[in-house]
Amino acid sequence: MTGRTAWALIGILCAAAGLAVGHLVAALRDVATSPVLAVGSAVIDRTPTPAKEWAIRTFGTADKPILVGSVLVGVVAFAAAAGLLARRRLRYGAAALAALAGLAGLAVLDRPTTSAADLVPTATAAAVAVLTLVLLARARPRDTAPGRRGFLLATGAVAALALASGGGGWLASRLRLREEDVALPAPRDPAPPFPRGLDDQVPGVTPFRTPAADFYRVDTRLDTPVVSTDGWTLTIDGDVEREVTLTFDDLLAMPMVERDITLTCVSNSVGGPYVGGARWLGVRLTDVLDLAGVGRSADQILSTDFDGMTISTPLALATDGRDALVCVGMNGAPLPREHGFPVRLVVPGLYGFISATKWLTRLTLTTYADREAYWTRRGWATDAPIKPSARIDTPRALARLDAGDVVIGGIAWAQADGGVQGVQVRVDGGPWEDAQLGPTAGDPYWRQWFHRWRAEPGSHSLAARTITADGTVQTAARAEPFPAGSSGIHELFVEVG
Ligand SMILES: Nc1nc2c(c(=O)[nH]1)N[C@H]1C(S)=C(S)[C@@H](COP(=O)(O)O)O[C@H]1N2
Ligand SMILES: [Mo]
Repeated sequence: MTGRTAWALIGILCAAAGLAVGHLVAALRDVATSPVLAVGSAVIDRTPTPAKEWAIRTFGTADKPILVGSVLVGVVAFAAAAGLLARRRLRYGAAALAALAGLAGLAVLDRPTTSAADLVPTATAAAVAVLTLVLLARARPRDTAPGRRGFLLATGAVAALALASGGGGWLASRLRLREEDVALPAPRDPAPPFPRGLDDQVPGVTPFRTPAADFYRVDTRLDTPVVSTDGWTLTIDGDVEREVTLTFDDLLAMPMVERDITLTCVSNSVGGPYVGGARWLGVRLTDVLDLAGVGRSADQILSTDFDGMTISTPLALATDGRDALVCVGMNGAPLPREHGFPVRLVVPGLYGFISATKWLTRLTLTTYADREAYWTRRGWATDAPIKPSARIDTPRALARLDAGDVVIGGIAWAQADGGVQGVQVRVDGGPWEDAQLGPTAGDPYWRQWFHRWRAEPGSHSLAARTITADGTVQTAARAEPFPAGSSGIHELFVEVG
């Protein structure tokens, strides 16, 4: 090994030890303060919307691991450079590692809610990186001196420290994610019995109800927040007659309603995966707002999560009689941590980014003129009803099928347009034919559908569209997700042999 390579590796090893110890310290309290995740979050918040959209389109849900991986690659390059600097002068290398930690510290301070204690993991990372660098530099054999064994021992010790802390951090964050025991009350206003869907009848169709474990997850976070019901409060403030703060028990004591609602993400492209149907349990949003008494000037509900992230919802739409819920349960269980435990908003008919605040802690009655939420600042629409759409689940795009009877099937939704009245299927650009609908679980919920097709050998295009309650046919006009949701018809190609 040349001297240079050795020094570059020393730099990387010291940075790794620092990061691993920093991550362990963060995992014991709040994973989000881990240096790498803090830098990743700062990058997310600063990435221009078109680049973010491109990343979601290109990498899908892998966009976050790819982001964290890129940050780590950057750290490795920087740390190698720090090692090379240390070869010249130990002091320079140490300063470079400290500067790297300083950058992470700035990222930590960039979070909406930071206290001095949040800097502890990064400060620990800096101290460990610099100290191990000094240790290894001291132990490094000079050309003439013996001492090789001491260096190997020291290197081994630093590597062991990195591995043990990394493993410990991973374990500690796993343990923190354990579910909290919560007994939810029975709904005073239950949803009707859930109908049997087409799940068994149409192989490959999306299940009528999405299990929580399979439910799509979209948020700006790199960690899974751990919010306890103990100490959790919901404050209703702003333009209200009286500010109100509810504890989790206060909320559970209010009348509970249960509804089947299909959530959809504005970032979903036509035919995409960011849509899910579940049974939600919660308190009517209007019941909660009535406790505080909404003032006259408000036109926006600005909701805030436990970490200061904000989402805006048009007040008029959220209180127009639809079943907007301050929600505590999903599919008969408490909300999973990924989906907002202990409390989130669910508003039928509006895309999640203007309605479905997870880890909710505050509802502020305000105006769009006064306050801007996270995505509003980034140019997304403030008024974004979910656009009607049909998705083909089966057959899959580019599937190779046997000639003969084929069942085409999928789901369709029109939550903001009175529900799905029909679905039509078109083969090879021919006439639109009516598909058969599965049962309904209410207008804010999706419908499954299927259509029988006699497939002849050759390549074929399949398309589907939905028809909403008043007979309007879903638009064929193509729109990208930004700024108010995608539109267009889902079309795919199959090969029949
Ligand atoms: N606190 C918080 N709530 C959030 C988000 C977020 O980034 N932070 N993302 C929203 C978006 S864009 C969507 S589509 C829904 C997704 O909810 P799910 O992850 O439970 O499917 O949550 C919404 N609630
Ligand atoms: Mo979303």
